[in-house]
Amino acid sequence: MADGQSSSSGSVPGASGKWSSQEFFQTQQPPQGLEQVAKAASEFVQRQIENGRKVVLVTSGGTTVPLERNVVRFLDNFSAGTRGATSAEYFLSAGYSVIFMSRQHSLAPYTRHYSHTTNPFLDLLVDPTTHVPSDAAAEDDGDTIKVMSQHVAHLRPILKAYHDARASGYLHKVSFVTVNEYLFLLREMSRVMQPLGRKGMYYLAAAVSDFFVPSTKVPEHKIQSGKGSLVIEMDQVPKVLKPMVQKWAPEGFIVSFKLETDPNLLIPKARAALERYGHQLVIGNDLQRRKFEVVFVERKRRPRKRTTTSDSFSSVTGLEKEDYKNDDFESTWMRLEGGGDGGEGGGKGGEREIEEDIVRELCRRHDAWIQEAEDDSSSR
Ligand code: 9Z3
Repeated sequence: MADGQSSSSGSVPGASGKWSSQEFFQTQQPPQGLEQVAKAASEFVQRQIENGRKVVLVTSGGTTVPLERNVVRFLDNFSAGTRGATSAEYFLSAGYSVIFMSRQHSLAPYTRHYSHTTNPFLDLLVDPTTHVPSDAAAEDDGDTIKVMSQHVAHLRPILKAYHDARASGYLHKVSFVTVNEYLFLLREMSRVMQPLGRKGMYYLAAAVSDFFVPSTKVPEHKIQSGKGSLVIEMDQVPKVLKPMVQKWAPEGFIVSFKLETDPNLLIPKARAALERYGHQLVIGNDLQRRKFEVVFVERKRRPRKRTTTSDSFSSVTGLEKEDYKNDDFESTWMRLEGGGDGGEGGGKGGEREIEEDIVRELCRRHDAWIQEAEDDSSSR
């Protein structure tokens, strides 16, 4: 359903379980403090414009759908926030300023390296009751807590980058929990970034629920058991990429992610999203293989030609180009060497991170996108 149209079954918004984005934003409750959040983000963007910097909005983490207003139970979307947090670091080191819009308590740039589940920070610290005094880094003067010497080399550059990002003012954080908050914030951040024109990039890595419970149907109190099974009816979340492309960020370079678990659906669904919304790029990823393999799906830039070496990618390893006959799209796989088939939650290709390659490619494409507009205006 196109943005701005009413729902197909009549005048009641969402009566058919489908909502236009206009109906959604007119009837659902915006998050508290949205105005202040938008104001702070707008001031951040203005400072970046004054400094001539490019800005990327990185969305990260999963959205929830609360089942009660006094929320005890909620539906969640899978995402640790690794993709977003890791990418944000690479964008910062590539010279971008970043609005990092993430699920509260999900992974964040720099601190992600010391996640409480995989690498608890307390495990890095010297236990003052047992430390060996000859270990120089472990000397304890009673006031300071020290990091064990074997962890210093890993921690030092991360700590430096973390402090640099804080001191520079190039990283701005915004958080959401529910899908409703996410949608309102996405609209607000896109509008706030509009003055950047082509210098704005949108990197939509958050895992967003396809379904929600409209506010009129959410019970106030905890759902009681005792009546046997629980049946929950959910409506379809409006497809906000369309208004985002057409109205909220018409000049932005918009990259969305498509997550599937059936590998056969990945490219067709990514292409369908591009056809439907008309944005610049979809990055497809399979749940189990997402840490070492993604596919870039995009519209072809020039008449189809058979190439053995990729002309749309620079120097990334493990690339393989496929042309799809009879359509205007192309897909390019990006793989980390030594990816394997992944363990729990996907594998890791040695010490390298696929986000480094993804971000490098996106920076290149974004620059070309900016340059295109400059060339057009100078040839006029
Ligand atoms: C992604 O596909 C992300 O790459 C992951 C990253 C969520 C898989 P992690 O945070 O995982 O590193 O653990 N994000 C987009 C998922 C999504 O909801 N996409 C929508 C869809 O597939 C379109 S916006 O329909």
